[in-house]
Amino acid sequence: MGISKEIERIAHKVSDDIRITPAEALVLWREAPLWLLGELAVGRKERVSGTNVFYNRNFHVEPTNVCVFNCEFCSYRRPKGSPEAWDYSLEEIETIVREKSGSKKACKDSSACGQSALDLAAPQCEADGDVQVVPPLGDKQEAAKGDVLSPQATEVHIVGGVHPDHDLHYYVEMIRRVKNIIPTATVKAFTAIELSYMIRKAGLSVTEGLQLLQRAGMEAIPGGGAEIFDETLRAKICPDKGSTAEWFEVHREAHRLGIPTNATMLYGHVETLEHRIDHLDRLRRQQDESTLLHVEQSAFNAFIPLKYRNRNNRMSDIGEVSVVEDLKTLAMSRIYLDNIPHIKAYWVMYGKTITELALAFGADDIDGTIDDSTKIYSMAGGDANPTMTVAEIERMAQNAGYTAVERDTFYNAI
Ligand code: V47
Repeated sequence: MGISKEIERIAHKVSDDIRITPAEALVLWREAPLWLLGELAVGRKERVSGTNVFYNRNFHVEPTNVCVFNCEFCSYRRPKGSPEAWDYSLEEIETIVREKSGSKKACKDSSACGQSALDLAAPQCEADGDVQVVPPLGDKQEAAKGDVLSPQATEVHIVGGVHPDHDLHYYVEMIRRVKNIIPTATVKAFTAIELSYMIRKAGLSVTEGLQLLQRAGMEAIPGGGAEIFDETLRAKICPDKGSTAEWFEVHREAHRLGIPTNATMLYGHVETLEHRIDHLDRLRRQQDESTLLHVEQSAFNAFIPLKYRNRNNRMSDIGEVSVVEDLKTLAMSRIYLDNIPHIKAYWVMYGKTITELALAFGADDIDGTIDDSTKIYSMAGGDANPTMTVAEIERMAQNAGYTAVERDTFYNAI
């Protein structure tokens, strides 16, 4: 296929690591062939992270599916009182974390116990006399050959609905208890929309609220709730949700406090390419500001394009976009976001096959082992019991010509 002079000129800018404009991004997205976008994105990916494909050992906790907001695209939310609604108590959350992390199965009082899932020097919980179910960690390489090993989880990702009845202290206590059970794992918790709601409800400033949560053990913030930043479109697909301005306020303040965050974009519904570029552009500008102001590495770590999945929600009549569109979106994210180091192909949302392909289109991260702990995508049409073994991840990276590297939340290789 012939390449126009204009495409050639923009492609040279990308190869030379010169920032492209929104108008140039639109030309590239509309007119460049898929193979060229892949080549440009892979070039940039390899200049940033070489042949590494990052993953972590993680699990999710979804405390509730009750939500004060009622987004058109959401398949997960249930109204309060619905037979399908859940709202875990702090004790139930402790039980989930213990089970996922291989700690005490049903330790009744973690404050009395205070024992870590990874504390091999203390094989039995004093508090309730339960049998220790933590397998010996042994050699890490040995463990890597086996199935998912949540006992070695380095990240607990907590995200759910915005429940009307809980206050900030409930969330502070949740983080404190999770951290108490698995102190060696990073707690990456709550979307900016959840945070904004709970902090405002407490009558605190965003900075004060984040500081409280940070002191309890919240060390990173996931990228959810971004949806699409364009205000007109947001009013259509999530009219009552926290605003774009609120989302940015939380991330900006988090960066200022030394809390790294991620960013997402929900694409493939009613938005245009211009809306997607506008979304990427707002993130690129925020990242410029965050990285300019702070010496420490506390800005956006990763960008995650989230493909709209159309089951069981009020936008189900909209089809899902093609695989080519997914790959172009990943590649354009890598090309445009020249200041966000990692592009994550969230395998739970794409499925394993598209995720493998995504590695040839600029993604350098696939998220983690998950261990069948999230329902947000299962309810929207994704895998019903999402789990990925380390062996599978290693094979996937190898198939794409790369090397799987286990990382912590902050992208340090483990
Ligand atoms: O904000 C909801 C999206 C997000 C649907 O930071 C949907 O590492 C597609 O943000 N189809 C929550 N997407 C999940 C999220 C996330 C996931 C993995 C890793 C990280 C990270 C963050 O899920 C929501 C929304 O944009 N979502 N419904 C749907 N039907």
